[in-house]
Formats: sequence, C-alpha cells, structure tokens
Amino acid sequence: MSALHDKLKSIFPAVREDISRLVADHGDKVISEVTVAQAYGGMRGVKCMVCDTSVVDPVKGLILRGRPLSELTDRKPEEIFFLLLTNELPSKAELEDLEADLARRAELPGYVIEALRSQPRSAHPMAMFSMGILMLEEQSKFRARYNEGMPRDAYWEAALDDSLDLIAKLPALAAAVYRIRYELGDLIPWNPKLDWSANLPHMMGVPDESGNLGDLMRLYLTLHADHEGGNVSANLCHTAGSALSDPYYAVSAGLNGLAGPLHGLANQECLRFHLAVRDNFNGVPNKEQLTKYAWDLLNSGRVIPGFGHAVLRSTDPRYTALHEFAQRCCPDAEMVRIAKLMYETIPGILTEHGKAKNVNPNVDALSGVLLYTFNVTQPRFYTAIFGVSRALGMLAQLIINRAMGTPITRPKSVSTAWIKGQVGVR
Ligand code: HAX
Repeated sequence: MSALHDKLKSIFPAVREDISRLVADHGDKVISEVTVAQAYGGMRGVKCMVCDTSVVDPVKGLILRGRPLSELTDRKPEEIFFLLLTNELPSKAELEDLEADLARRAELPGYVIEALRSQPRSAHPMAMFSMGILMLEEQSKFRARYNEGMPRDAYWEAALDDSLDLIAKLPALAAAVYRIRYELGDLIPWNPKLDWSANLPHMMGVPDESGNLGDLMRLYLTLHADHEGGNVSANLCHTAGSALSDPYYAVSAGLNGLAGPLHGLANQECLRFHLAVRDNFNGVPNKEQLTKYAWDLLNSGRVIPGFGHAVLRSTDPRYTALHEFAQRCCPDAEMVRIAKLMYETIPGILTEHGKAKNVNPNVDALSGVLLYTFNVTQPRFYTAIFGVSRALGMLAQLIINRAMGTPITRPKSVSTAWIKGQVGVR
C-alpha cells in the first residue's frame, strides 16, 4: 500500500467522526435560504453542499486547504492532489512514493488507442478525451469490488485505487488524443526520467526551444486542479459519484461539463480574442488602438474575454501566477505583450463601462496565450489540458465523499405552478 493510502487510513476515521458529531448536534441549524430568483438562476449562492478541499474567496481568490494559492505556485500538481486529500503537503519521501506509484500505473491500454484512432477528423478533442476515460472504465476496481460485495468502509480505498490509475493515465490519454486528432504521427512513450506533468508535453511532442515548457505545464496543472465544489465540473462529478458510479464515470461526467463554453472552454475563446487583436493590428497595438477596439466590442454588446468572474471580486491569483511566469520567461513574446497591454488597459475601460462587478483579469486571460506561445497551437485542445488538471480536484473530492459516506445527491425540484402558489401568484 502507498504512503498516501496509509496516511488517509489514519486521517479519515477522525474526520468522519467530527462530521457525524457536527450533523448530530447541529443538523437542524439553517445555513442558507433559497429565493425564487435562485431557484430559476442556477442555484447561484445557495449554500447546500460541502467541499473541504478548497474555497474561493471573492477577494483573496482560491484557497486550497487553508493555504492561499500564491503560496503553492512552486508546487507540483501531485503535491496539490496530496494536499487536497490529506490537508498536508507531502514530505519528500511521500511525494517520491506517489510519483513512483503514478509512473507504475501510467500505461494506456492499446484498445483505447485503437478506439481513438477510429474517430472522425471532425471529433472534438474533449469528446475524445472523455470517451477515452469511459473506455478505461472497463478496468474499474471500484465497480468490480462493489459487485463482489465490498463493505461500505472500503469504498474510499477502491475509489483511491481507481483514481490513481486514472490520474496516472491522463497525460498519456490526452497526448494520444492530441497526436491522433492532429495527425502528428506515432505516439510517444512515457519518459521515466520525467515527472507526471512534464510527461504531458513530452508525449504530445511539443517542441521546447526555451526549456521552460515543462515548468509552464507544471504551473498550469497546479493552478487548475481545484476550484471549490459547486462549479459545473466538480458538481457533476460529485453527483455522478454520489450514485456510486465509479471514478471513471464520475470524472467523465465532470469533463463533459468542463467542455461547455461557459466553463472550461473559455480559455479557447480568450486565445481567439488575442489572436483577433493581433491579426487586426498586424502585431501588438498601441494603447489607443486597443482602447478603441475594446469599446467597439463592448458597444456591439459583446463581453471582453478574460475579464470578470462570477465569484471573484479582485484579480484572479491564478492569473497573477501566470503573469509572473510570463514576465519571467517570455516577456517579449508577441502574444504576451498583447496580454500585458490588455491587463494595463481593459480594467479601466470596464470600470468606465460600469457593468462588470469585477473588472480584473481571470485565469483564462493568459492560460491560452501562454500555451500558444509555447507551441501548443491547437486552441480546441486547451480544455483537455484543463481536464487533466481538474481531474485531480474532482477525484480528491470524490475519494473524500466515499470516505465520509456522503449519500446520493437528490435536491427537491418544484414546479412553476408550486412557486406561483407559494408566492401568491395565480
Ligand atoms: N466584458 C463586458 N461585460 C462584462 C464583462 C466583460 N468581461 N464581465 C461582466 N460583464 C457584464 C455582464 O455581461 C453583465 O452584463 P448584463 O447585466 O448586461 O448581463 C454585467 O457585466 C454584470 O456581470 P457580472 O455579475 O460582473 O458577471 P457574471 O457573474 O454575470 O459573469 C463572467 C461572469 C465570467 C461570465 C463574465 O465576467 C464574462 O462574461 N467575462 C468574459 C468571459 C470570460 O472571461 N470567461 C471566463 C471566466 C473564468 C472562468 O470561470 N473560467 O472557468
């Protein structure tokens, strides 16, 4: 058994006991109310689920297990996964153990590769990625053990086993989608000298003239790993997992939501916006030119991609981390110069425009720009990279939920007729 497994085995009983006592002593206390507008409005702001891995503070941004993201930007995504699960960063030995475990499990079965090859050229990379995960479901130990009558207190162990298998294979799966979908030739095998995140660009075959691509991928996969429990992907994974669908089914469900243009696909749209600016001005515009371009966009009723946020009310710390990386590694790259000019120009314009509650940049304002600058030039693939990362958070939450015995999700829906009756409308 791995060091991570042993640590969780020692942690979970006390956490479960703590939550059981909390619910027994305070289960009838009210923590939220629901308005008619919220029932029709995507349940925004309704406090009705629990996620202990991370919190998104409107001002401070993402906080992972009590630690602000800004303190974690030098960490590997594997360390973040360990932190989300255990509430502690791994020791050197624990990290090495986890990395060796992932390397042992990393090989992608041949039948998955064959099925990916059979997809039409028009298939979306996210559909292929999610489908690949569903094909891996055949190997689920959770499902096999459930069918053999696994006791409830072993659910989390089987979920952990599946999760490690799945996480280990995600770089190979995403890279296979990339190379097959964009007809880049033979697949490239896992390099045992590289870690989990560096293996992703290596297996994709992305040229790395600067030597910084591995660090960009590490940072990207660290920043996108988790963002509370209520966002579409985490929520979908949570709900599917609550039916005791195994981790493969649950993560595929989450990724199908991440594929939406209002969620994970936004990074692709942001890059398109930067490319449109570059093409329009044949390079980097000056401030006056960008200001007029942005006002024309706003006056035509469109939004400025990469700015604003549904929850955050200050600059996204994920943006700040990418900005610092960009200014350190490639400040003179054309697309990075355009992104910097946007950073200096757009908040003032949005303030004057007077609508957006948050005029500052979000993570998508730079994530696609940096991938593009580092030779990942297929924007339709970006959400799959996001998915490799977000799977870490979804799976950490799922394992914890199986350990806590979280029951099946089943909120009560009501009809419009019922709401009208409730508020006295005939
Ligand atoms: N440009 C122009 N107008 C904007 C704006 C922007 N960047 N951000 C918000 N607004 C407008 C809204 O469209 C809304 O206008 P209406 O009242 O006419 O509908 C008004 O300001 C109030 O919006 P809000 O409350 O500040 O923001 P929302 O919670 O409604 O929306 C969005 C949050 C992120 C969707 C929004 O800021 C937006 O469209 N931004 C641009 C697209 C973008 O960057 N998306 C990626 C978000 C990051 C993320 O979560 N990725 O997963």
